[in-house]
Amino acid sequence: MVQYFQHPPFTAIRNSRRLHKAFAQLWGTVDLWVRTDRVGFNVPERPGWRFPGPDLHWDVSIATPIPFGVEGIAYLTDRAAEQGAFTCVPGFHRRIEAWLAGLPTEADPRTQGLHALGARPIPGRAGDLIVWHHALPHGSRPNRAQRPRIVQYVSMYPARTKHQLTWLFSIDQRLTVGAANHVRSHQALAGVRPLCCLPLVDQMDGAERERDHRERDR
Ligand SMILES: O=C(O)CCC(=O)C(=O)O
Repeated sequence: MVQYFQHPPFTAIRNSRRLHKAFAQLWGTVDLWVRTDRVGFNVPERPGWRFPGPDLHWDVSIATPIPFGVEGIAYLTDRAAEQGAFTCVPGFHRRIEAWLAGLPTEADPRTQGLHALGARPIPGRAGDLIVWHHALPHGSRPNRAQRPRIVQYVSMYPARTKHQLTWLFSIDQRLTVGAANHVRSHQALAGVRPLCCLPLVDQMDGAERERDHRERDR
């Protein structure tokens, strides 16, 4: 990841009508907020540089039921499968609940062998957009090619998105510090207020959300 957010081409992508149309179709509304996210720069592995991740993970709580949600990534360079391509477990949003239910109570879902669930790299061309259901385990992978891969994380979502209010799960030790930090940084990027206590609870109540919405619409 590179802390690089503002550049005219990034803004052009965020303002792209085709991109908006894709997210609007998936969310079922045109009234979408645009997330200003950063760039993913994954350089080829070499002696002294090993792929630092992220390996397969979820960016959201996987406490069930998992509300619908999608995230996106735009390829800024061509990206072959072995060039650190975005990787996910296609279709897993349809079986995640059964999979979770089948885990032993003490098992941490996030530290299972997620690649064995059927992870696949998704190669693409510069200009392609990948949108994935946020219940899919997803991540990047080592870049074993000669050239870096560069992507822009770009997502749109309705102001009234449903959030799962609990994080799976501090009280039965399923929460790791890394996972908590990960969700906090994503929530900060998504404009959700930072969370300071567990269980993770979206601290904006209904009235506050309404106010927020009205201010935005003014
Ligand atoms: O950069 C990638 O290919 C993966 C991105 C990712 O894991 C994320 O946005 O959470």
